[in-house]
Amino acid sequence: MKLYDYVLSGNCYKIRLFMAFLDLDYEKVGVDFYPGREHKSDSFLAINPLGQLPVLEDNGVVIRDAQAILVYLANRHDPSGQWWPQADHAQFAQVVQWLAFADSITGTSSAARLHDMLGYDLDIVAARAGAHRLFRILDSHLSQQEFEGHHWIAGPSPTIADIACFPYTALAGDGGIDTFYYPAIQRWIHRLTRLPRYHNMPGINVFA
Ligand SMILES: N[C@@H](CCC(=O)N[C@@H](CS)C(=O)NCC(=O)O)C(=O)O
Repeated sequence: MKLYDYVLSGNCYKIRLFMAFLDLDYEKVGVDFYPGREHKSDSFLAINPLGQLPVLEDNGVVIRDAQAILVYLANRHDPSGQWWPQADHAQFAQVVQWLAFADSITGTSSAARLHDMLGYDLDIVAARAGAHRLFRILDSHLSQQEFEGHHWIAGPSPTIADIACFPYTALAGDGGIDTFYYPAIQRWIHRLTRLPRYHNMPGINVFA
């Protein structure tokens, strides 16, 4: 498998993290996202016409979108079904719901980070406000889960929904978004970083 990757991309990190959890071997193809903007080059647009990372290639199959790649990897490489549970229809729908939510986190928290770190010209006030709105929802969901004895977004075990929501929540500080006052989110980040085979990325603080 080949992952088109940029080390500071939280969406690429979702895939690197899941590959680590599944203990899979793969090849990383570095894309010069900044300052090279290689993701907008003709050769990369031929791979992903959206000009976005990540992209996974596996035996001629080309998949774009981090959430789609997580689904693909879970279906192919997690026979336990823990990461992409399908037996319980309600839980299955919950995972799908939070995968979509993760893309909204990208649209807000990641946008704020691109503004602050790479100088992207966008409405930073709207991006931060949008991220806070999502984090309030996530924090209240996680505290309700804890109340019911669950420590993860969609049930008793971590799923790809946790992986999808994790990077741009944990990296929110890079975009000037303080998640200190979301205590259930803080506990969830801590739990995730303690999972066996957890693999970090630059910018995420792992506390003992
Ligand atoms: N829905 C996509 C969003 C991917 C995305 O926004 N990737 C960023 C890098 S983290 C990117 O390539 N941005 C460039 C652009 O959108 O033009 C996913 O989840 O993979």
